[in-house]
Amino acid sequence: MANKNSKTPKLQNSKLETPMTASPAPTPEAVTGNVVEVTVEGSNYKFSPSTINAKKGDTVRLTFKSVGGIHDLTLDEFEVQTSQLGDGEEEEVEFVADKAGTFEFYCAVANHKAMGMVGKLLISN
Ligand SMILES: [Cu+2]
Repeated sequence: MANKNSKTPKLQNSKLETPMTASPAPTPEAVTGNVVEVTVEGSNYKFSPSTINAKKGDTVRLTFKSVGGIHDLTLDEFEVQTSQLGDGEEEEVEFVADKAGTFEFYCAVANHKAMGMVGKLLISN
């Protein structure tokens, strides 16, 4: 068998110091923030905690858990809606907090929102 690679210079280890900060590709909407993990419990008829804080650019990894009754967590502005969860069930949703402001989340089951099952997502710049 002939050695086909005999003419190829091997320069691999000479000077390949890649700067740690180099980005692989220019991504206009790169996710630069942190991952914020938060667990919200839903019961009749409230969320706990009822306020979630994040910074613009953060990825919010939200675990919604029902601790009594059937509930979901709906956050229209970020197209988030969990399944309707029964007592003891939980579901994780994830979204990027890509705009600052105060956003309302609520339970879309029956009249729960009207019963006060709402919360706030505060995204700061
Ligand atoms: Cu509910």
